[in-house]
Amino acid sequence: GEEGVQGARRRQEVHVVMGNEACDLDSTVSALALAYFLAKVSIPDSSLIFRDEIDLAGLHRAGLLSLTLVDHHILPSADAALEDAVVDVLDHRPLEREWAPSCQLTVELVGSCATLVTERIAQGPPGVLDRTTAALLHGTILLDSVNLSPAAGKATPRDALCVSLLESRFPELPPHDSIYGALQAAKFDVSGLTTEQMLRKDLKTVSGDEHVLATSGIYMDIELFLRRPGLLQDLETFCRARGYSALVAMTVSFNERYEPTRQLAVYSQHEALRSTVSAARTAHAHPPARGYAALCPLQVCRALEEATTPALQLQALPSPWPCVSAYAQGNTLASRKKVLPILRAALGGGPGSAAGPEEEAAPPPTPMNSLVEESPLAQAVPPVCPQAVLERVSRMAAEQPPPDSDK
Ligand SMILES: [Mn+2]
Repeated sequence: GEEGVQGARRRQEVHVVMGNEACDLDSTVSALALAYFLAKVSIPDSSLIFRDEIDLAGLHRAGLLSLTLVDHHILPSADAALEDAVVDVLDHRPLEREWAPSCQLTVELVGSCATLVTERIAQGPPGVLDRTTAALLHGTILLDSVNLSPAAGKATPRDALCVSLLESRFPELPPHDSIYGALQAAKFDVSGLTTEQMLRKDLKTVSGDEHVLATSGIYMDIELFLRRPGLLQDLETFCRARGYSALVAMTVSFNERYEPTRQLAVYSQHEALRSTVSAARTAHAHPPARGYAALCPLQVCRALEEATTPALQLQALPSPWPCVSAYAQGNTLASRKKVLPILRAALGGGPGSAAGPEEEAAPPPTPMNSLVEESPLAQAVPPVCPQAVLERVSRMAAEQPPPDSDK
C-alpha cells in the first residue's frame, strides 16, 4: 500500500510490541512495559498506537517491521502474514507452534506475562526501570496470580520473586491486598460504560454455517441490566451492526467467599423468541426444512435449557421484554467456556450435528476474543490514514532520532 511506499522511502524501521487481542491487563502492561524498556523513552498516551490504527502488513511488505509478541504467540489469522516479522516472543502459555530459530522465545508457564517482562528488564542495564513501570508490572503480577495465593494455583515462584524484586527496588509500592483489591474492583467496574461498551467489553462469538451468535460477559446483575434505559434499541443496533443473529448475555458475580452466581439472558429480534418454552417444544416437533435461513432463537433457548454436558440447571427469571429470555443458572460451575460449545452445537443446525469433540478440545490460540475468526477487531474497523500513523511514529522517533536519521 501507499503507507508501505512512504515508509520505505523514509527507511524508518518500526519495531512493534503487540499484546493479544483481548487486551487484558497483563497483555496491556506487558506490551507497554516492554516497549518502554525497548524504547527507553517516555510513552505519553498520545503516542500510543492501537492495533487498528497501524498498517502492520504495509510496513511488513516494505520490509520495515520487526515484531515482538507478548502474552500470546499465535497471531490471529487476519495477521498471519506478519508471522515472519516476529523476532521475539514472551508468553506464559504452552507453546502451540514452532518459530524460526532466529526468533527469540521466552515461553514459561508463569502466572503472568508481566513476570517475564520484569525478568527481561531486570537483566538489562540498570536504571531503566522507573517507578511507574514498576507499579504497572507489580500490580499486574498480583492480579494475574490472584494476589500470589497458593490456593488459586496461578502463582509460581518466579512470579513471587519478581514481586519481591520490584518491592525491593521500590519500597513505596502499596501493600498487596490494597493493590489486588483495587484492581479486582476496577476490573468489574462497569459504571460509566454505555450498553454497547458493556456488550463489547467481554465479547466472544460462535459461528455456524449461517449465523453468528454473540456472547457478552456482563458485570452486573442481569435484572438491573435488562432495565437499562434504551436497552432494546441498543441490543438491536449492536446485533444489526455486527451481523449477530442473537446475543447471549452472561453474568457472573461472586460473594465474599468467592462463590459465583450466574445468570443468562437470550436476545434476538426474531419473532420466534417471543414464544414460550412449550411453544419451543411444539416448534421442535416440526423442525424447519433444511436451508431455513433465519436462526430460530428457540434453538438457542432450548439448547441452553436442555443441555446435558453440562446441565446448566436454568430457572426462568422475569424479563421485562418479550424478546429477551432471562435465567438464573443453577449450575454455577458452568463458565462461558462450558456454555460456548452448547451454543456452537445449537448453531450447527439439524439434529445430530452437535459440535464434535475435536472442536471442543481445540484450545483457542489466544484468550478471550480470539476464540473465533470473527473477532471484534476484525470487524467494523475504521479506515486508517497511514500518514497519521507515520506522523505519530515519527513524532516518537523525533524525541530520540536514530544516528542516521534522514528526516
Ligand atoms: Mn496473560
